[in-house]
Amino acid sequence: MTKNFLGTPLIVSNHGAGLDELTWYIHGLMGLLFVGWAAYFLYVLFRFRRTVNPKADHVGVRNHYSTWVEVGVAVTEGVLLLGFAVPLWAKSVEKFPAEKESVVVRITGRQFNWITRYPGTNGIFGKQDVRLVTAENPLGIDPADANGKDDIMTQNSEMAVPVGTNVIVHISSLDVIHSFKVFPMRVNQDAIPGMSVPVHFQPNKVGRYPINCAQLCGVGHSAMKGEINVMSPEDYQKWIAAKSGGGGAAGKNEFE
Ligand SMILES: [Cu+2]
Repeated sequence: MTKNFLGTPLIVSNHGAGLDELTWYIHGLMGLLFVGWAAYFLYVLFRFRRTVNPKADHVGVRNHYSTWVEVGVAVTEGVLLLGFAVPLWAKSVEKFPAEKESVVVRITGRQFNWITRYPGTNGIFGKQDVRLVTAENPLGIDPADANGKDDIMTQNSEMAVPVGTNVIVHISSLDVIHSFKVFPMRVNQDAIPGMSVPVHFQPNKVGRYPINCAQLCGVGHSAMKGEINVMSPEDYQKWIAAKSGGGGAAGKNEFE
C-alpha cells in the first residue's frame, strides 16, 4: 500500500506507514460492511413491500447466507486483529530498542508547554528529587549531582533528534494530564502526573515537525505547541555539544 494513500498527513517515522496501512484495511472492511448493509436494507425495503406481502410471515429466513456472511466478517476481523494489529503493536510499541543505542529524552508536560531534558554529553541524567521542587526548579533537579551538570533543558521549540536513530521518550506531567502527540511520527502518549511512560520511534526524514498536546488540559491547551527538529547525526552531535554545559536550570521528573 502506498504511503499517504487518501492524503493522510506526512509520515516521517519507520513504523508510521504500517500504522496507516492497518487504518486503511480497517476502513476498507468498514466501507464494505457499510455498502453491504445499505444494499441489503434497500433490497429488504423492496422485497418485502406491503403490496406484494399483505400478510406477515412468521417463519422468517430459511437459508444460511447470513450465517456465512457473518462468519466471513468475523474471519476478516480476526485476520486484521491477529495478522496485523497485534504484530504491529508488538513490534512498534512493546519492543523497545536498547537505551545504549538510542537517544533518550525526558519530556514533561505542564500548563502550558513541554519541558525537554537530555542527559547531555555523558549520557547520564542528573538526579532529581521531589523535595527539591521549587518555582524555579519545577523538576526538582539536584544541583549537587555532577552527572546533571551537562544535562540539557529546553522548552517547547527545541527538541532535537538525529535522523535514522531510535529515540526513546519518557513522558510525564507536572500538573494535569497532557498528551504528547507528534502526528508525522505517528506517536501519541498521555503525559500523566506521577508516572513516566516511555515511547519509542525512529525518525526517517530531516525536518521540523509539530508537537501538540492531545488532551484538553486547560485554557492554554491550544498554545501548547512544541517542535521536534530532526537533524543529521552530525548536526545533532553539534547541537548536543553546544547545548551541553549549560546545566539543568529546571529539571526532570524523579518519579521512577
Ligand atoms: Cu496539555
